[in-house]
Amino acid sequence: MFISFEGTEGVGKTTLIRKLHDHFQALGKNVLLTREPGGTPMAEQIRSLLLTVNHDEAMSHDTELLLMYAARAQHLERVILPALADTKIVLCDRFTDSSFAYQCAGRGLDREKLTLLNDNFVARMPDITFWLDAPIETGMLRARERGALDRFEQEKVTFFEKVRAGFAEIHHNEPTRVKRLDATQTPEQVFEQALSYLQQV
Ligand code: Z5A
Repeated sequence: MFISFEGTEGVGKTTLIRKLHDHFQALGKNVLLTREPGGTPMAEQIRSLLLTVNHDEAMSHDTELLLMYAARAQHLERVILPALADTKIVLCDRFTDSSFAYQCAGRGLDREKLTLLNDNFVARMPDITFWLDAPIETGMLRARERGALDRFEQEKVTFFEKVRAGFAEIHHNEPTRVKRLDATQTPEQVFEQALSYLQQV
């Protein structure tokens, strides 16, 4: 089973994934925890290019999109597909929905560009996607206590509002795959919400 976790910054994806990972391991399941952009040494290098603030040269939106998919192609081929073939449960922190929400809804890129990339380079979509949803300010407050802001975290609230609307659109269009979790609740309550969906499937 392939499960992805989506949402705007600081909503608690990493916290939930770790809890689910520990839960599955305690049950004796074979589970892999991974993330995007990243998940392989080469894809992690691309991640660092994507997140580093470069005051000398602004990254174009097209470059950002293509780097996300370069990292994803590597991650899919080297990590996700082999793990699924090995019947592991794959827990992935962000996947293609983030590209739609950030690069299309947020940056304003044409969604046909994304469709083209998905059709040609994404052999497998998640079986379930948890969308952790909370007001932008809630996530920002949680995330920003960590200190230095990366290239995305420096964006304004209006950008993240568009990203959140992008996730809401995906949820509306694909209610079977994408489950909304109320991320304003405590980490334990968010975990219980996710577990109850998983028990249903
Ligand atoms: N990006 C993109 O543009 N296009 C793409 O296709 C992909 C990604 C794949 C890096 O992602 C950036 O890449 C991302 C989008 C872009 N940028 N942004 N924004 P990332 O996932 O690494 O970055 P992030 O979203 O900023 O992750 P994060 O800040 O680490 O957030 P999180 O994982 O959702 O939250 P967390 O680490 O679990 O929790 C944050 C803090 O809140 C922490 O102190 C927790 O203890 C606390 N927390 C967690 N849950 C709760 C609850 N329920 N209550 C109270 N406090 C909580």
